[in-house]
Amino acid sequence: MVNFSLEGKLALVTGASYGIGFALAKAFADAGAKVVFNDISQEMVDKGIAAYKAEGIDAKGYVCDVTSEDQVNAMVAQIEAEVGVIDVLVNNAGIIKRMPMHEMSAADFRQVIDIDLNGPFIVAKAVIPSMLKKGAGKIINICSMMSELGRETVAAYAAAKGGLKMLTKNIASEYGEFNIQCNGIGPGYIATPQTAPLREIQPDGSRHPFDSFIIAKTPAARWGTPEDLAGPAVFLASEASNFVNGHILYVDGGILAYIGKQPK
Ligand code: NAP
Ligand code: GCO
Repeated sequence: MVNFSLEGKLALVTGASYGIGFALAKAFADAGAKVVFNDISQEMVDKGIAAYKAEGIDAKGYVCDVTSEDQVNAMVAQIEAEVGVIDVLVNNAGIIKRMPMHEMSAADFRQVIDIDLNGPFIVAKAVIPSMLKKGAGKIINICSMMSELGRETVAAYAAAKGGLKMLTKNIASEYGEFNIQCNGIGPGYIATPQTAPLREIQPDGSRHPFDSFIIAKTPAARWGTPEDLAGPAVFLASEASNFVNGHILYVDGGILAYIGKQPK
């Protein structure tokens, strides 16, 4: 029987107090996993713990900035001491800064790269040694449409997510022989706080132009929800995907396959 269960597994989801990370961690718990998560402030960690508790999930939360190697190594050591060895890592934490590239400071560019690309490297590097000892592990990097496509105002984010696609393929290449699978999930446009500015109702009550644009670019004719990503994530976290490695699974309602709805 194909094993989609996560019973007995420990999953770390970064940046998972809410949003996509929260939905993935909840799905892992529903599939039998113990879940731990981090966020950058105690306030957000506490809010996350309460949100998981409201769903009947006993999730442990840790304050940790994924860009800090010291904080990440300390968090992983604390998790291993308090809970156990991490079987599944989801590098979910991420930010976006939207502005024309020629108006973006190098500091802003660096910050996006630091969180969205250096962070996943730092956290993956911290969990791989124990996965090697265990002889198994799953790493899932949350990529993006911008791992494949560009658009105005997201140069740093696209560079980071493009790099994250290749980091995913390289981890898969380097550790596949040790039964560690590294794959990516490339969400389409998902309704979360990160994309809220793109969906704001206009002063005249009309939809945001970008909202209408995405609806026209998506065969499913809707924004995705974090829950749309849950099944693909459970698949990639489970033994059912043990021969899937270095793959970016796009969960985008068909955006990457579609030229876009013709204007009427
Ligand atoms: P979100 O609502 O902005 O949540 C991002 C999470 O990451 C927050 O919990 C945030 O914590 C945390 N975070 C930010 N910087 C961090 C750091 N340095 N260390 C630890 N945690 C940090 O984003 P989302 O929409 O759920 O997206 C989650 C992931 O999916 C991101 O990697 C994003 O790029 C990717 N993605 C999103 C979409 C979409 O349409 N929403 C599509 C494709 C890919 P705080 O709130 O405390 O800052
Ligand atoms: C944007 C959006 C996108 C989504 C996502 C798409 O400004 O274009 O924020 O980048 O977050 O990455 O897959």
